[in-house]
Amino acid sequence: APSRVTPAPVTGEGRLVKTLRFILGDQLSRSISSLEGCDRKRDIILMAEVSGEATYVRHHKQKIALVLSAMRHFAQGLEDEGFHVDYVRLDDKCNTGSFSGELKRAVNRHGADRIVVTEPGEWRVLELMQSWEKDPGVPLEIMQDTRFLASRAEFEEWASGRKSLRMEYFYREMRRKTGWLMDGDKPRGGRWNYDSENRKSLPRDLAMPERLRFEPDQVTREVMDLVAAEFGGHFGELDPFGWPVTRQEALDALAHFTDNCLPGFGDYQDAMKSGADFLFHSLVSPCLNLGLLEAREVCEAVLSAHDQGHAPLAATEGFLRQVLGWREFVRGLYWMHMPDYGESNFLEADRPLPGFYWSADTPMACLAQTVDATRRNAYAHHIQRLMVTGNFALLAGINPAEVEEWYLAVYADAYEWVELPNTHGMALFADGGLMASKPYAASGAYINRMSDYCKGCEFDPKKRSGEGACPFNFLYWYFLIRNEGRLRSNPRMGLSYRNLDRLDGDQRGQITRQADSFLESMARPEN
Ligand code: FAD
Ligand code: DLZ
Ligand code: SF4
Repeated sequence: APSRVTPAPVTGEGRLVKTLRFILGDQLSRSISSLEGCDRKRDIILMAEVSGEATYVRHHKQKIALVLSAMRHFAQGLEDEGFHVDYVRLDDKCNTGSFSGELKRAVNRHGADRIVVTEPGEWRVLELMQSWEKDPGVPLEIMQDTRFLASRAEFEEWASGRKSLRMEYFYREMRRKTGWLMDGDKPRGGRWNYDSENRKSLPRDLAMPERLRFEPDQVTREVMDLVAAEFGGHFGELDPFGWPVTRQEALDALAHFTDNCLPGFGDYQDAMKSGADFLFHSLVSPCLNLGLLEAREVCEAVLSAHDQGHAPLAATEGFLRQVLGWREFVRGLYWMHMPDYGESNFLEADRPLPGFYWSADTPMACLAQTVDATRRNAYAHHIQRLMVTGNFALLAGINPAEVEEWYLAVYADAYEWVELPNTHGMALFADGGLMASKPYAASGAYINRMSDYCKGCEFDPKKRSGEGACPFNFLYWYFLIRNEGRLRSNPRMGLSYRNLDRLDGDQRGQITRQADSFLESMARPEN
């Protein structure tokens, strides 16, 4: 896609064309490429609340409220600047409920000669956009989304010719390109990676930083009423709602993070704690993915905190790795492999998603806490997503498509470009290793080490099988047994398989029987 909008050409009748600029709900950035060269007098900016976007997966109620409220505030901001915004509300009488329907209506309403959009975050929507050239049949320009630190072309160039794509090497390229945390061509402090210092478990009495919540204003309250009325049956609590919905709130939230949480972010990045929903995480992903914040400014805020002596190098590097590394990497991977990326099922996982992913009703304390936090906040931090709900789905062999739909529905920051590689690739290894070099499979010992969940659980994380054994344990061994043909030759699985080899036939038999019966009981409708 081009990165510059063609200047408005002249129509057959000798007047300048009237351009309709369509801004989607996750394109709420003043710098969005579809606004480039916008003529405040002549051009129309279209924004449309459409029910289809809330229901193609049944999004968490807070996510819908967040997107709609942020859209309304963004539109108001543009109007205040003198732009002509045509804003279609969800409850407008003639609302067709879809992007294509609203675009067509708007082209007719305004007699537009040309449509300008920025490429979307989801393949599904790109396909729609590509159909707009034919219907409504007006010339269409799809602009590059320039809000990322690596363009799709740059990523593809980096990826081309490489046998396997590893985030670490991409990240180093990005460090070199940006010069961030670099001393000349060397990484600051002499190391690229401070991961090993970012895995401390939490001291029991360490106080958690207070989180900034934003009281819903009139606009958000109206949206919340609408969401309750239209999507009341969707997963999740709507109230209390505290996400930032404006650019200013997003900036305040970012400043609050760098001042209060960043110093502890590194040390406890992989920790989990009962009742602590956010720990030292930034909570910036919903704002970043909507466009209220841009990746560059988030990184620069963190680097500047480090330069002023507020944040240690390990925390700063750990954070930068997430945004400059992982976030850009998954986006590159998504676009490089779509539309087929989600089709693979390397481990042939085919069990249905257990009901407790929605109800939180399970005696496994780690899962109950993670799902419950997800329900209350439309948020869970990375280790909960990867090592609790993700790890369980991996070990239990849950069908990737069902797991992916769950992740896309339940998190406020979920858009397919970022959700799919993380779920399909990182958590489920369903892509056979495009995204991660080995499955992130772990037994209860990992969760016990990184959290205090096991203390409040009826299962014993130290017991491999038999009565009271932690299900993550026998499922872990069963996972290795079941997937031996696929995984034993993976060099990074060597240690796991050497450990499996120490089990005798009886032990393997007991694990297999217990895992089978557990999985079968889980699949019954009441679970
Ligand atoms: P922090 O821990 O404070 O990290 C800072 C930022 O780094 C995040 O805001 C995010 O922008 C970026 N980041 C960190 N890890 C990743 C990653 N693996 N991929 C991409 N960006 C990353 N992130 C989403 O934004 N949307 C999703 O739908 C999503 N789905 C996920 C599904 C699974 C199964 C897993 C394992 C991870 C998923 N992630 C997703 C990545 C990550 O868990 C979230 O970005 C993070 O938890 C958001 O919280 P935070 O802003 O407090 O992050
Ligand atoms: C997520 C979402 C929701 C719930 N509603 C809307 C909407 O009403 N109008 C809109 O423009 N965008 C919405 N979005 C965000 C879109 O789903 C998102 O822009 C596409 O998935 C492309 O990433
Ligand atoms: Fe989770 Fe097992 Fe620990 Fe219970 S014992 S909290 S199921 S890891």
